[in-house]
Amino acid sequence: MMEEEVTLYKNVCPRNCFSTCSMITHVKAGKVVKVVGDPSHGFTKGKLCAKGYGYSQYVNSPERLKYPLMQTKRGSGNWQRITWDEAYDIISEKMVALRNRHGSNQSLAYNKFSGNLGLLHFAIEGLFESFGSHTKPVGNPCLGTGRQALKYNLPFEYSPPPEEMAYAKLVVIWGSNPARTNIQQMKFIHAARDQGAKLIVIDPIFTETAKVADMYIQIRPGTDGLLAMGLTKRLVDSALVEEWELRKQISGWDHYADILRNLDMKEVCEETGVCEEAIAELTSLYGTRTPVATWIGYGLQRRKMSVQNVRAIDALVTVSGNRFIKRGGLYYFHPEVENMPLKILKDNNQKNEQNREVNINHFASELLKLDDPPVEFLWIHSRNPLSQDQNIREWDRLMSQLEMVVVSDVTMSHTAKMADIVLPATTQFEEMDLHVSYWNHWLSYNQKAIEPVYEAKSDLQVARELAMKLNEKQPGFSRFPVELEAKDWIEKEVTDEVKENYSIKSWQDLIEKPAHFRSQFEEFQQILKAKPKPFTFFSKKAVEDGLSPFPIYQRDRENANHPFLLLTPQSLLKLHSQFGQVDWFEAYESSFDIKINREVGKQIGVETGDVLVVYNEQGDMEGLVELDASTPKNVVIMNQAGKEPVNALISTRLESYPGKESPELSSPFFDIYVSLRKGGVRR
Ligand SMILES: Nc1nc2c(c(=O)[nH]1)N[C@H]1C(S)=C(S)[C@@H](COP(=O)(O)OP(=O)(O)OC[C@H]3O[C@@H](n4cnc5c(=O)[nH]c(N)nc54)[C@H](O)[C@@H]3O)O[C@H]1N2
Ligand SMILES: Nc1nc2c(c(=O)[nH]1)N[C@H]1C(S)=C(S)[C@@H](COP(=O)(O)OP(=O)(O)OC[C@H]3O[C@@H](n4cnc5c(=O)[nH]c(N)nc54)[C@H](O)[C@@H]3O)O[C@H]1N2
Ligand code: SF4
Ligand SMILES: [Mo]
Repeated sequence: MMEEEVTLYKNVCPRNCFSTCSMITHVKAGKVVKVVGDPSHGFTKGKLCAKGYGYSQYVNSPERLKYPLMQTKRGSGNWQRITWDEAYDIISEKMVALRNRHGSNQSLAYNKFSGNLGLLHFAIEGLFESFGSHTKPVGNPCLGTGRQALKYNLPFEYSPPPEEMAYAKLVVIWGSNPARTNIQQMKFIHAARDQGAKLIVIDPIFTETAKVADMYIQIRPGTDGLLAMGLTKRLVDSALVEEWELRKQISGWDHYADILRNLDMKEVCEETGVCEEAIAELTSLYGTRTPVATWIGYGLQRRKMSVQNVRAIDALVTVSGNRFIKRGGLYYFHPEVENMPLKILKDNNQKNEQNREVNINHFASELLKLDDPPVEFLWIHSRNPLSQDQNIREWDRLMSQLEMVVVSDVTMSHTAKMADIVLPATTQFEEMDLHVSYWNHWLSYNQKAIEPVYEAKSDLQVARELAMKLNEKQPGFSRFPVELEAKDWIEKEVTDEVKENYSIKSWQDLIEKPAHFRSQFEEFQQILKAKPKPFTFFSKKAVEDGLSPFPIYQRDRENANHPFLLLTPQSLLKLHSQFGQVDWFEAYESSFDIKINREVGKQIGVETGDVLVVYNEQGDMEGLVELDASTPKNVVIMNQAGKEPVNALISTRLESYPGKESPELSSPFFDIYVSLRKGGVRR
């Protein structure tokens, strides 16, 4: 028999990850048999992380949802296979009935976050827009806080291309763990070090990145703002920066300088846990090396008061003269998705009606409060809140009160298990798409490599077919342009402006290789020069939001009920709750669920491998504990996702937020306190 030929396709990893890697997919007999990196991508350069190489298992997994399913009693597990037509019928029937009952679409809501970041995945939002006013989430649970913080200090955003980190003479990482979460960036950091740069990692946990750094600073969680202020003070005191220069560039500098003068360095050391010698060394590095690349991590955002910490770090970068110098700069987030036309989302809102917006960080509790009309129908896609959100108990309450819950997903997620109807979603290999990254500046095209597995459909296909069904039931219900296919949307999305920005003639150019955004450096230099004092260290907006006007450290209001801070950072072989279906990883996964300091273990009477119970008002969770010497004594580290999501212990109230009017702050996932006790024998 003739051996089937292998055909190669270009795909993009659509996960919520810094890299948005380009991939080359090997397809044989209509099946993905291998996935490798695409050397034509200038940032990812032909390499993938383990998850990327694991895609041939991800896409072919027996755990994939195959058909639409209906559950007779929510949460009962009593599933029955239905046809797509039946699914659309049941869903559209309910949507039309609710619109007629309330005379509005506002009892229809959706929730989406980051399962697949492809631009055509905005189709479902586009579908809801096409109904007119509905209920939708706003904000960003992950990285909102830092953006808000940076905007207080400087009214425009600039993100340097991350490849430039390779030319920095000093790289300082505050609260990010790229050796785990952004492995592609590590090669640029190593390149910088090969040229004599130093790497400094500031993190309460001795991470994989900390282990390879020249200097590791084990900071007390939540106190980065104070350390940044201490460093800024020392820079000014040691005359490593010119005050007259700062006065010229920064509005409110004299007030800030006064605050710094009164800062007690002994208190800085005590509160941050960082000794004078380390502060002196860091000051000297920030003051004498140029350019310095400072990276504000997302791990830093997951705390209520981190908005002030980020402002203070930004102030340090500005004062040290590194904010806008070539090959230095401040790395946080590249907001390109917002600059894209996003026609699939925006063109469909032809009625221009105001939507009812709900803060995504408090989605479940805020939805429960709504009446006139109450939300009765919820569509969840690219999102697994029952594993990843805070306030899971509020979600349980919400789910039990809704009339209909529809979840579309690739596998039976925790959230899908609580739906009435589950719809099988395609993976990136089964659909066309366009991608930009929130970190690098590349635009890439994702080819359709295989036919949808079983009866899976892309979010776009579902939007088109449901719109048709809705209009059959009630003419004019949706204005979603059902005739447009993925290719048409891609064509529309790559406007003349996009072509100019990425120096391409047509979207087809992207099939050969991804394209890079033009340099924005000069443009921002011009903006800076045109403003007399572009940086503001006195923000009225911050005051309106309930914060200090100055970029100063403000202590978290700690929950004193429990002695340990619970940190649940990202896992190496998972992307939040995804990739559980890749069993290649099982051999590499740690068998431990919880990590604490050895001495704390001794006090509680547990040893590595024992069962430990972690608890607070939300409930308790048990797992196998690992003891080590480097975890801070007041910190407990646990994994995200998993069979029993740790987020069951994570709860905050909207009322307890600083600047609560702003839905743009992140969820304070790392602001959670717990107690510990020895568990019994493993169940
Ligand atoms: N393998 C893998 N990669 C991922 C993801 C994944 O799930 N798995 N998720 C992706 C997503 S959506 C995101 S947002 C990014 C996040 O990636 P990162 O920016 O690396 O953020 P985290 O992993 O949340 O946390 C990073 C570090 O912040 C530290 N930290 C916590 N509190 C503080 C503090 O107060 N001060 C300081 N200085 N450090 C603190 C934690 O100890 C942790 O080591 O990763 C992306 N990449
Ligand atoms: N404790 C704790 N919780 C956290 C964090 C933390 O650090 N600690 N980190 C937070 C952060 S940074 C983030 S970004 C969030 C992430 O929160 P989510 O975006 O909810 O995270 P995922 O687990 O990626 O869930 C997305 C779901 O989308 C599905 N999916 C994938 N592709 C598609 C598709 O094409 N179509 C559809 N319909 N579905 C698809 C996936 O299978 C998965 O079930 O989690 C947050 N939660
Ligand atoms: S998870 Fe991130 S690093 Fe891994 S393949 Fe996807 S984009 Fe690349
Ligand atoms: Mo995130």
